[in-house]
Amino acid sequence: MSDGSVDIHKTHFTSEIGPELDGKMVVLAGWVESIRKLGGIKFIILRDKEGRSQITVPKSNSVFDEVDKLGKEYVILVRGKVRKIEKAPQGAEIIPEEIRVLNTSVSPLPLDPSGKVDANLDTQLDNRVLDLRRPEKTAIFIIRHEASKAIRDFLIKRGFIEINTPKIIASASEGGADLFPISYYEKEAFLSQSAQLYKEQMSSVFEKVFEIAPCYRAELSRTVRHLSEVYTVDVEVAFNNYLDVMSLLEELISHVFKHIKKNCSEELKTLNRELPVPKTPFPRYTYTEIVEKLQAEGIEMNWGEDISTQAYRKLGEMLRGLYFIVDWPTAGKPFYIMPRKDKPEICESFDLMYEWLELASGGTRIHKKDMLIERLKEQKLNPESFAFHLKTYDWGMPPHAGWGLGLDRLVMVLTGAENIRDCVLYPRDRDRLTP
Ligand code: AMO
Repeated sequence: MSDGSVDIHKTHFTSEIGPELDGKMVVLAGWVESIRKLGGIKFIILRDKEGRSQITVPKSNSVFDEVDKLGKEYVILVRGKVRKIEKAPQGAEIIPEEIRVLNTSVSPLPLDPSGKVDANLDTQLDNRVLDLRRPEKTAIFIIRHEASKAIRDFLIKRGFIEINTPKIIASASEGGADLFPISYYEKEAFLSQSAQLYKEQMSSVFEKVFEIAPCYRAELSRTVRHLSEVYTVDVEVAFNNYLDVMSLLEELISHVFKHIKKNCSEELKTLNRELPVPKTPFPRYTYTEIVEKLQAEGIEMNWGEDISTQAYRKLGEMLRGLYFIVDWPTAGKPFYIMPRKDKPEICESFDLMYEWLELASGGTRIHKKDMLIERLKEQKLNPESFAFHLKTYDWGMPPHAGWGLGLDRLVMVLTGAENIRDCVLYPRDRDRLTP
């Protein structure tokens, strides 16, 4: 066994090892997942990003004694010959001629990456790198990656332009109090709580825009569905209304489900997750219908009030899968949402739900400056703080509509995770700022 930097490179990933390579010399590199001794033979399970291979070291092998110096999660490079063998998990094993230790690790490790010993969520998140090496954690992030890719591909194919809007801003985009102030040279600034105003402005240039980016919410509550740093998919489309962008959203969601089912079957199996592809159109209920359903179930709420967590949980028991709640009270939705012409107390808005979980919200936007100023005032916001935004309404603002979809929550649904923290590499919440 020799120490060494990388002067030879891996020739294969573990997933490429199989009986058809019988007799071939290969170089694998990765992490020691386990070492077992059985009779006179030592077995190393080597893990890389693609999976696992068995390294078999018989007594007669020149590296036999050196295996004892290895520890769990050591980084090793193995040069050896593939041997076809039916009993091995891949139908083949590697008989090593050389094992190089590229790096060591501590013993005991704070968390067992093989997942045999359970750890609580805080231990998992405190030792996230080790935690993410567990197959059911790796699977979540492969699915997240594939979901982002599917979303991007879908929107680009439909003629959307991907944009990047500022995350350091001077005033609230949504109104409300959940902003993080930051010190910005001599001024106070805020972390952006949504791409809202900028994506609306960009609809007057590119017509169809999207962004996948973080936004920041100073959430006071500690729940399994709220974070302070949230990834959202934001979409805005000129010359569309809320019904148009609802169709776009349900087609996108259905495309993502299909893509994950097709491309992540191994990961879904690891997670024990069946993922039936939802049929479009998704069921639609008005806010008023939802209030009536909840009241009938004994939930105390009046028309116009927010839906409480308890009420959402009740909805999750009553309504399975994906559905929309449409036509919300204008007073409860942000200032930029268009009130209905026939009934201004209701607005052209929607939330996309998965059982109890809100996945997205959106609506038709107000594109007339006077009306927008009116709505800002009604919501006790100061139009002067929005001067930079309002002036763009003097330059030819088209009618437009859009939505924001919580990517972290979508990954919860795709993977069946019960806590949003499982779906984010390094979650940020009220209590957690590291690692
Ligand atoms: P909204 O505030 O509903 O809408 O956010 C859009 C979606 O983002 C997700 N989300 C969150 N996920 C986890 N933790 C949070 N603290 C959190 N806050 C929001 C949810 C939510 O549905 N500008 C509008 C969208 C639009 O109208 O285009 C907006 O931000 O899944």
